[in-house]
Amino acid sequence: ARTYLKNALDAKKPGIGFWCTLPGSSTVATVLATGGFNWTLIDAEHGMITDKDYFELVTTVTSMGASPIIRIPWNEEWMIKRALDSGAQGVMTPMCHSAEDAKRIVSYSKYPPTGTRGYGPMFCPPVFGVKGSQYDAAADDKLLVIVQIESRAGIENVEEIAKVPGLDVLFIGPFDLAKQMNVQFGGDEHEAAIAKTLAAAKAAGKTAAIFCPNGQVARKRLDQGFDMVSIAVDNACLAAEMERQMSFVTGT
Ligand code: 3PY
Repeated sequence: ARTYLKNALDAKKPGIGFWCTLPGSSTVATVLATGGFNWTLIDAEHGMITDKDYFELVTTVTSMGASPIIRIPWNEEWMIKRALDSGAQGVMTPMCHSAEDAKRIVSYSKYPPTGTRGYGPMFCPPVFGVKGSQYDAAADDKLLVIVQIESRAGIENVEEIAKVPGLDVLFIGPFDLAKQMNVQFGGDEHEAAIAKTLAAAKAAGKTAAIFCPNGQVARKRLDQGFDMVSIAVDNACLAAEMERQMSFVTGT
């Protein structure tokens, strides 16, 4: 199976990600494919992406040697099903507040008898790199179940969340975390919540991951012990480059 991110994490190599918010990002992902990242987040929570776009994005990202992970708008069973049915290598759900939330999300992501995922992987096997009937077992075993820790309740319950079987990755959303906790971004309480999540993931043998807007922040988080980080967001890359080029012209 084409499980690039899982292979890297299993080999104790970092998961380095590119964040797609634009439906046209399959083109952007192709251009950036030489960048060496091993996962791409397809953002259907806050991005312009909808489930119709999943199929093209997943296929392009996979063909570039990175694992497509879809962030769905909410932790609804049907949303997880639609995301995984595109052949994605993992699903990310926002706002996991408790072990009960995490158990439901795992259940929605695995076929019976382990979970309740509905059956219909018509388009998955070729993208996932397996023969038709091999997909079911490979999916339950190898697809990454990723929950976001980004609320006060999520932090309070993070040790129990981390222990939930079948959950692979605890992914901190630092911006929501600061807002939901009503603490200063980068302040002591914010960093303590981040450190608590990192420690809980490590203690449970799970992947510790965090959104980073750029490589500088990502490097710092890897040095703290995080296993998986993002390094760039498509629309921000375009905006930054536009500003940079404009500065040569306007001199400001
Ligand atoms: C957050 O920081 O809240 C995220 O979910 C990443 O965009």
